[in-house]
Formats: sequence, structure tokens, C-alpha cells
Amino acid sequence: MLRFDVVTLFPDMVRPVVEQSILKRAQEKGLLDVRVHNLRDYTDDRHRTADDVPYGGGAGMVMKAEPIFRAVDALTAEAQEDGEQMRVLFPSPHGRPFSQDYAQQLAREQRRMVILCGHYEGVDERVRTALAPEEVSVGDYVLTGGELPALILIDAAARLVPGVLGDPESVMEESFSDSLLEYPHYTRPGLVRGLGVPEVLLSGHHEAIRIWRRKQALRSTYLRRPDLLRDRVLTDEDQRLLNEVISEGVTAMSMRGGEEE
Ligand code: 4G0
Repeated sequence: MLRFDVVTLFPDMVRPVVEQSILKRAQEKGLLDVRVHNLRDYTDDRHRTADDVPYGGGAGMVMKAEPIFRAVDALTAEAQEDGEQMRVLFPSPHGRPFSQDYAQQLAREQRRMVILCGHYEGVDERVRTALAPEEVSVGDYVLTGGELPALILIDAAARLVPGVLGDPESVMEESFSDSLLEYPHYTRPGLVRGLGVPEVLLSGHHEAIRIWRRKQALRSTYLRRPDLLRDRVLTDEDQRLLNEVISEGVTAMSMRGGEEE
């Protein structure tokens, strides 16, 4: 079972989200366990202070180290009692870039994962010194806190756990089209505001559909994220389809999904 312990000053930013939809179902099925811990419960003063002014002055507040240490100590003790190991993650703009590969690694993790959510201008550096948490970044931008990144890590990992998504084929297909963008999807009706569906998808010709989708995925990737194709060894079929895409040129129609064929 994939287990996350989220340590946060704002439990309500996390709990309602993990209690919805697919993450809720995953927990009901016993495939995922997300526990949310209020960092204020690990403070020791009357005002339950979790932050303070920075030494040396300057704007904003800094998260205190001791409440984080106490929370991690409590979770470490609990894991030990249950004979489990622990991995501590710390969402931060200074972290290692999160990616699909990183998510896959989390999804296969046997240890409990503690996610420390920082806030304000940052956390007391001694949290890094003493805990050496794994810093992970969900992108090159700054957020008000680590809660949204925590949810991103949990969501991206959980959906890769076998049985979490309804249809195991969707994850299968996805790993097949690894690091290509998706082909376009259509559903009923066949005509929406004058817009139709590519004929091939209505043909029932499974091999033709497979090739069409593969070509569309290559086209979309070539046009929008050529970096994903740059150092990639293509199969003979992929190379042939990509050559077709390129020789057809970047027409207005190809930009709309290549409905010519
Ligand atoms: C630690 C993660 C935590 C340090 C967290 C901010 C963006 C990300 C936080 C800071 C976050 C991300 C140094 C501002 C909380 N923002 N990109 N905010 N600093 O993953």
C-alpha cells in the first residue's frame, strides 16, 4: 500500500482534495493511504507558534524547525513500531524536478513517504541540515506553500498504482506512448457544432486506428514539444510516420489535428 503522511499548517488545503474522486476510491480499495498532520499539534507554546521573524532581519516569516522535528520524530517512531521505513520529501522551488519517471519511482516506493509542506519565505535551514529531506520541485515558480506540490506528488504517484484507475489499459497505453504527447480523443456525438470525427476512428479498422493515433501523437509532439523527440531512438514505424508528418508540412490542417489524411 502506498502511504503518504503530509505535515502541514493547512490540513484543509490537503484533506478535502484527497477525499475526492479517484484518490478517495484508491483509499477505499486499500491501495493508498494519505494521512494529514497539523504541524500546529507539534508546537509547544500557548500560541502554537509555527513561524517566527528571520534572524538578520528582512521581510516575511520563517517556519520554525522544532515543530517539524517533533512531527518527523513522531512519524519515525510510528513507522518503527509498524516495522516500516520512511522517506522524507520536501517540496521546494530548489528541488529536483518532478517528472513522470519520478512519479513512477514514488508509485513503487515501499517506504512511507512523509511530505513536509513549507510556507512563508521558507523554513529554518536546520531542517535541511538535520533531516536532509529530499527536495522536489514541481516547476520553476514559487507558491504560497508546499501543499499543492504535495497533492501533485500524491496524485501523480497514486494513479500509477495498479488498480487505482478503472481501466488498466489506459496506464498500459500511456507507458507505451512514453514521453510522447497524446493523440486526439473524440466521443459522441459524431457531429458537434459542425465539427466531425476523423473517418478512420469510425471505421472499426483497429490497425488503421492504431497507426493514425501513433502518427497523431508523433505529430503533436513534433509540433509542440520537439525536445521530447530530440534524443530518442525511434522504431522504424515511428520514423516512417514522423517522416510523413514532416513531409506533409505544418499546414493549417495539421495544426487542427491533420483531418485530411
Ligand atoms: C520551501 C514548492 C518551500 C522554500 C514549494 C517555498 C513552489 C514549489 C516553499 C520556499 C513552494 C515548487 C524558497 C520560496 C513553499 N513553491 N516549485 N512554496 N522558497 O515545487
